[in-house]
Amino acid sequence: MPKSQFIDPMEVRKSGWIEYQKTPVNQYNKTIEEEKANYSKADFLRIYRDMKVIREFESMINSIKTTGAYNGIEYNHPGPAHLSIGQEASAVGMAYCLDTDDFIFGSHRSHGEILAKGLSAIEKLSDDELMKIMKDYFGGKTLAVVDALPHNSVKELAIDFLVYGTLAEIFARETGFHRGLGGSMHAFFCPFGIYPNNAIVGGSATIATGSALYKKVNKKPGIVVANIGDASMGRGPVWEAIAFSAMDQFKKLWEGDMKGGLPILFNFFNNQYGMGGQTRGETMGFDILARMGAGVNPEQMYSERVDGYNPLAVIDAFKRKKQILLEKKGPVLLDTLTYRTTGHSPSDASSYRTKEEIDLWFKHNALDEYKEKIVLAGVASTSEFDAIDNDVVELVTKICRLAVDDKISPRMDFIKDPHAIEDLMFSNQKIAKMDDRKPDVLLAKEDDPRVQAIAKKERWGYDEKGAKVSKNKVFQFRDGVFEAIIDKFYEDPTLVAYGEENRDWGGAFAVYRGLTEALPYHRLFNSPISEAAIVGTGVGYCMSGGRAIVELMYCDFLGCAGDEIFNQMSKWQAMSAGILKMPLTLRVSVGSKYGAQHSQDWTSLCAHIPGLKVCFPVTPYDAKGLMTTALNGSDPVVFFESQRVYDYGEYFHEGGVPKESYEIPFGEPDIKRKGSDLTILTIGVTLYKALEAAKILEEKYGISAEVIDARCLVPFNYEKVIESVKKTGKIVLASDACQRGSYLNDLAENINEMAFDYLDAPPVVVGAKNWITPAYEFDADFFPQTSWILDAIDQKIIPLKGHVTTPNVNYTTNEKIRISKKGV
Ligand SMILES: Cc1ncc(C[n+]2csc(CCOP(=O)(O)OP(=O)(O)O)c2C)c(N)n1
Ligand SMILES: [Mg+2]
Repeated sequence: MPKSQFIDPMEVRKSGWIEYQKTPVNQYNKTIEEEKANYSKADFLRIYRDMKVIREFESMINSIKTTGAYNGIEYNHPGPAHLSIGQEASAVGMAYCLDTDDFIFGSHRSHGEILAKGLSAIEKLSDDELMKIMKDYFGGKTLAVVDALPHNSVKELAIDFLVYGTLAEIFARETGFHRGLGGSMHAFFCPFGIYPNNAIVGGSATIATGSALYKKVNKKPGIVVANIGDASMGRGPVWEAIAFSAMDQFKKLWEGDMKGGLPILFNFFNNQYGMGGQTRGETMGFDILARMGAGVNPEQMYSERVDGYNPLAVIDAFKRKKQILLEKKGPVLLDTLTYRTTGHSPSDASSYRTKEEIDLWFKHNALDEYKEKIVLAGVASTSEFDAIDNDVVELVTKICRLAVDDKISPRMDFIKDPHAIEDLMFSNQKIAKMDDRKPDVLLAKEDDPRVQAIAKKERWGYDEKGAKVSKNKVFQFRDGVFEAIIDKFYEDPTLVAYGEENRDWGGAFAVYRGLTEALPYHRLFNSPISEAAIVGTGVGYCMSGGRAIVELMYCDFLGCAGDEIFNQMSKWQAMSAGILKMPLTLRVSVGSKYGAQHSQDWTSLCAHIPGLKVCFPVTPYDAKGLMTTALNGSDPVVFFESQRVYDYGEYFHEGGVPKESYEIPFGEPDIKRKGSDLTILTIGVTLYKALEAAKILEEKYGISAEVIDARCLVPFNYEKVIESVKKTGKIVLASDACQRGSYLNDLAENINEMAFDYLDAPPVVVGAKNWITPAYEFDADFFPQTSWILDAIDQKIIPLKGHVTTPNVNYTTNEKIRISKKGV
């Protein structure tokens, strides 16, 4: 179904000019007198108190890191501490007018943002709401620590809770907000709208964008702020997130109340440095960061620079920008100018800047400047500020005392509970739908043209005579994936799918053909060619409460989304100590025919990363069952699909692929051919080669081979394979992955260990050559062939009488040593 947007050559070839509007730079100029209309005395003082809490909190950590003590409390904190002394006004200004429904995501330097947003939330929540949040959080474990202190009000208790939960997390205590599994750079607290902070520079840009997508598609209140540093502007994924967030389709193609921009604000805390590189004048060319909005869209992202040393200027900007976002005009970019007077981290010798510069910014101390203005305007007296200072030092001191005490604030005990982290790696839940509302669809499922076409197909790959049903009549692998997905679209209203060419094209390999007719834009759309943003937004979408299927067109593009898959998708469930879920399915097509950069099998890379479930079905029955399991689950799944078998029918599951929904449990290998003399374990499409080899073994050599299809790499149940090896005493493992570093080696080693007593020979691994993938014409020289499996058996397990070795295929020890020395 083509889009209605018509590209008229007469129109687009006309000559003209692009005109840019002026970008405001530090235009805020209100006096305190004028601001009295917007703030009560208590508000003015609270802004100062919040800045002071951050300043004292950071000073405490600085003191601990540099002197091993704070206010007489001795402690050694070996972990990281990226302090933001100097940046307090920008953090408090950012958080001041945000509600708890407004989410912030941040960076490695986010202690200040956590405290500012937390204090803002505490101000806005009722006592009952606060008590409920604190009591419910890990069964009140964090609350119990601070509840023992005297308090005059619930808000006072909540402030202790916030400061303690944050500090205990930084000090890796079990009573911290995420049981110490996040730590300094990743601390957060969702009930106050504080979402994950990210140690990957700019990592939050895509994730926050996904969270904004979640809010939009699921009509959730609030906006999302990506708090990232000025140097993160150099990172591709940040650009990708901006590109994604500014897609025209939100305003031009999405319909009804879905029409309009994403509620996302990219807030660059511009402290003018990376670690030591100066973004203005050295590592970037933007001169003023706010300029960067100008080229993104005609609205120039409503970009502006604001003076982050004045909290009132920042509040003013956030108020205006939030309004723009609520009017669905996003995305917005803010360049919040600030400066950190402390080093990047406590070990930083500040060799990249002069003392005069630091001293000058010290003089422009935002807290003092603000205090002076408020006193001068007659709003409050110096002694009232002094009282706040004293209270805050007392607060930070008492919390610090609690957080360093091993008895009050214990760490997770891996001796007592050796499975503690292991049990958090996956949430392993079955959640049919992430929300109860009716899914938005455009027609009844049975009226969908693809569903109707599939209804006419043969669901079993053989006809009555035992011949293979022709490709256009048979229910194909791609139909299996489609059926599982469309079923879920009609069940889970939060489910969205997107990626490159996902909508009208039907996905590059036609898996989604027919979905365009069934789904509105906001549930199925084309993304920019931004692999990092595709996966990163999926991560943000899912951690915010939705379910998503995102797609990479070729396996070889995994690297373009490396951080998002390996650091984000995989890690947030455990890093959050189980608070966050990640029901994100990443479909990855494994290429063929397209040469070196489009045809490599990188499944092993994903299997290596803890926290990802990885499967690779190669039959329609397995595809539908495993996709259904992925989509019913709560965990991140990398779902590999081979381009070689998209049009294959089902040749193994008697009776064919069931029409109704069914699950195949992850991690259960499947015996595709029974045998008694030798086991062949395959991952991916090599299954079909192994079956051919088994046939030859039977017919030519009288050897009965059992062929097992791993189907999943992670998790993996060895029992069935061991059982087989006990019977056969011999095993060959084969897949299309390059042999070096292949997951097959892991399987082989474990099988060797587990079934050593039953093996007649060590397991043999048959992988692709450790080369670039050459042109399709050389497929047989590069990927494991039927004959290679026979070669391996002949050379390493049992001589096959009369077998002629394939030229250039050599599994001997000498050959292994030779190629390894060469780095091949
Ligand atoms: C992808 C990535 N590259 C490099 C680093 C190492 N690193 C940590 S902070 C930092 C500088 C970041 O500068 P900016 O984004 O401006 O944030 P700031 O530290 O100034 O708050 C660098 C290079 C990292 N954590 N992640
Ligand atoms: Mg910076």
